[in-house]
Amino acid sequence: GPLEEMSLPLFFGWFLLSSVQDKVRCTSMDFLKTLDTLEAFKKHLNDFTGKAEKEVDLEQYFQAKGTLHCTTKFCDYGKAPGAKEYAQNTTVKEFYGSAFELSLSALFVTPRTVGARVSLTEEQLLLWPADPEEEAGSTSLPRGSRAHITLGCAEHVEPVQTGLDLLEIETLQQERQQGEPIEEMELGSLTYYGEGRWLLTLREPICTPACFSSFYG
Ligand code: ACK
Repeated sequence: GPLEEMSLPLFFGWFLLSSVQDKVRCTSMDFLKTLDTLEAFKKHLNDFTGKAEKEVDLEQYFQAKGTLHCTTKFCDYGKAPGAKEYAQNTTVKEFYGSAFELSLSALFVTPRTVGARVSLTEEQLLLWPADPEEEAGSTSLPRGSRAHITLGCAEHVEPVQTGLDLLEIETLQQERQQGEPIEEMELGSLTYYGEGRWLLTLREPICTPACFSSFYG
């Protein structure tokens, strides 16, 4: 019945404390503001607009999507494969409600999403489900490669896309070793991976406290 369906959450994950959410949002806004003034970005503007020469205001282009978090397991109230097993895992139960420190090591932008890459520690990987990379068809990437925080989505784009965009960039990174280095920015080095895919590797990773918990919605 509906009550049983409600007993599993929409997803498990690390939830950023509200005070640091603002800081992360500000950093991401600053990055977007700077990115859309760069000549290199303007050169590839048609990735975003479908037309050359049209302007794009990236701050308007992306819409924020709820509270900032890093999804570990998408459960879909129990309908997703492996949801029940994950919820019953002893490590998951043990760490439920515990505080962690997440390391955000890069920001990325595509015509669909803007997000932050999360570099998980060995301990944090214990809470990472077995298969989210494979589910997305990325079999050769290390576990945890999909870990991210969705910072915004373009119109009509669902947040599940952010992790897929990150995997795509990481696959390109792995295959071609590197994209096209663009420039050193205050926050770190900017690389272009074609088709509107931009990655800013942060010089100093952003460390942020986060609580491992779940979201029912
Ligand atoms: O930004 P996200 O990681 O992408 O956080 C949201 C959260 O669950 C609630 O929608 C993520 N999400 C949605 N569908 C899936 C899915 N099929 N696989 C993995 N994560 C998903 C979404």
